[in-house]
Amino acid sequence: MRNFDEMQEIVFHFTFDYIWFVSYYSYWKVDMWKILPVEENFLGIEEEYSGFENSRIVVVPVPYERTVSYGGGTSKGPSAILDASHFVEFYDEETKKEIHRRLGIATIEPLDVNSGTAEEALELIYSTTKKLIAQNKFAVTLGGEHTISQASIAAYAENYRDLSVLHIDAHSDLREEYQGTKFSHASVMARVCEFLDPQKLVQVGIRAQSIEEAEFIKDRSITTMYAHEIRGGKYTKLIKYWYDFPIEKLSDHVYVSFDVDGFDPSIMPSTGTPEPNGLLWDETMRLLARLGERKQVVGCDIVELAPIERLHHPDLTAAKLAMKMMNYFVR
Ligand SMILES: [Mn+2]
Repeated sequence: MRNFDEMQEIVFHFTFDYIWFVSYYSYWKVDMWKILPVEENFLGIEEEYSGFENSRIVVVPVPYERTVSYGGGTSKGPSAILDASHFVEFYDEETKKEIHRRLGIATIEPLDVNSGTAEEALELIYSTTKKLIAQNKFAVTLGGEHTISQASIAAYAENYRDLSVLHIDAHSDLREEYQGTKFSHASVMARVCEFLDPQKLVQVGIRAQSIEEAEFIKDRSITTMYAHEIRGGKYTKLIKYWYDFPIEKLSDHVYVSFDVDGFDPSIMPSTGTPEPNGLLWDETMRLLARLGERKQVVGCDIVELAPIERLHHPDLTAAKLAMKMMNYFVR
């Protein structure tokens, strides 16, 4: 039998080798971004303009789905957007450019967010976003359910201390918890208000909420632009175009969180909780275009697309929304 010193030495060497291996492995893991090939990436972009290193824009597919309340299917959102994006033109007639040639658009492999706990998934989204920000990438996160936004917003809020959030949605998502969890799509902005000054939150298109949420908005002075007030002319009494109002309320660095149910169900039926009286395409593009002109948008997400089989137009609408945001926001 070996004496105690020998045993101690073996244990020491094993521990040392193990630590060395783990740090070596995680070091490489940090810098080894797995990107999707041309057949699967956003827009179907050739290698020259879709590599990780040379791309300013990085698309992050996050097929997270756990807390469905009405209709499900958001885990298929990212792949539906990527598939549909192959039918979006490279050239944008409005900004008159082919953005992928100027800035590069890489698409990383979908994050593994459905195998562990909700906390682990959010941690992965947060750390991925942090790494992208550190490399000066503009992250476009594709959900998945809205819960994911709290993780990417947290990463951006740490980097930009004045960060404000433009939240486009039918719902205010300010419930303290929903169906027994704090990590619900219906409470995502309540979580965000735990680390972001609520006055830095600007909501547009809201038309379904609880009394608890309405009180939260009043108590914390959140800017919430209800759909009925937009349609009823409340803002055009103050300003020529209603969509200039939210921009005035935002700080210099802005994150855009876009729940596709903010759109009217007539143009966006593919979502779990559709609500009538939503935003239409052109007014939404005017809002986003002006926002891009006047503020520095630093990151964005598109969430809650739940594709309907054999109904293509909503998937294309979401893909085109991603493309328009890139064109309007990224410099
Ligand atoms: Mn919503």
